[in-house]
Amino acid sequence: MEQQLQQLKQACLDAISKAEDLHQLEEIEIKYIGRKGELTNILRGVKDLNDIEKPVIGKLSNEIKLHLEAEFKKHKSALENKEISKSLHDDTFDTTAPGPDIEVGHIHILSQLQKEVESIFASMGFSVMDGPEVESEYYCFEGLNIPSWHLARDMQDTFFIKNKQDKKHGKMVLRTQTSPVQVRTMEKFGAPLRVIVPGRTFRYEATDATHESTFHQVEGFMVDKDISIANLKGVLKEFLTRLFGKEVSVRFRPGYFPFVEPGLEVDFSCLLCGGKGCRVCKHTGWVEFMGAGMIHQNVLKAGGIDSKKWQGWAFGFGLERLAMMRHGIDDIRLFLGGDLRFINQF
Ligand code: FA5
Repeated sequence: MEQQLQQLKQACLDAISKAEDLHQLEEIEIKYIGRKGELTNILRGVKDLNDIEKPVIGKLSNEIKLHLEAEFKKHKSALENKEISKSLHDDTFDTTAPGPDIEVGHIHILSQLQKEVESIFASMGFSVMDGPEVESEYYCFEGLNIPSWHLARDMQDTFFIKNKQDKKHGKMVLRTQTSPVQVRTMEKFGAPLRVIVPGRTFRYEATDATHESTFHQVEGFMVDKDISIANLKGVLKEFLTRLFGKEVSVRFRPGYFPFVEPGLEVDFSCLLCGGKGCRVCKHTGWVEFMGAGMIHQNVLKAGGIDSKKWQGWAFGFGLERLAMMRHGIDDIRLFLGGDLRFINQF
């Protein structure tokens, strides 16, 4: 019996050493030490041996089994390594081949337009300022001559921020306009000033083709000595003519905004029909563009500027509406809708 076991062990070791791949090795393993393998059968029969043979054969069989298991393990990892290096060798990888195309994004149409606006105003000596989108009620309204009891508060539907207070200025809102940056800039830099403020604004509004709840405005203002509406008209005409690349006229109508006096609505001549009248300009020859006016003395005061020495004008327009006019876009909701068929056109 002992001899039979030694022969079995040797036969198994010979077979292991000849196995060329993992599959062959596995078959050998099943043949010798699998559930119905030759050595397993012997081990199962140990219980039927006599008392003299039982401990000797039992011990020897177990030792052989452990030895064979270790040999299988050793050989298995050697064969695995061999197969890995073979597959690495077989795989041809052309390091010079061009990789797959990675789609590269591009600057959003509104950001492109904002950059253009900034560079035209910068060339006229204006600085670009920024302000917080989550703003205090004070800067958004009171500082702009709109006290809490004032009916003009209803002109802009506001998102209020719950449970958040500014230490100095009380309740917080999502800014409804970029005008709060007027007072912030005056407080910080004093006069004179030539500033534009492009930025995101928010209103609690039902959306339609020309209204969004998140949109962009560009505020512009100038504070200096002896300046008037004439400067504003010149600056706007120059800005629009450079932006559209052709002569643009502007006209002023009376308008009401609590932070300017007098207040104005500014229109520019329709570029689609050359002022003759079309569907876009509602057959008037003019396109509504923005609110503007001479900065109210209470606003200058809130900004710490002496209104007896300094005057200023301010304007505010919607970036989306300008882009719509420029590219003939008929629905404002396309800008932030995330539809790549729209975004990729610009
Ligand atoms: C204002 O917000 C004033 N702050 C503008 C101003 C500044 C006047 C300085 C005087 C001096 P108004 O609410 O009209 O005004 O908005 C200005 C522009 O923002 C509009 O002409 C329009 O282009 C754009 N706008 C306003 N509401 C929306 C909206 N819901 N969706 C898209 N654009 C809007």
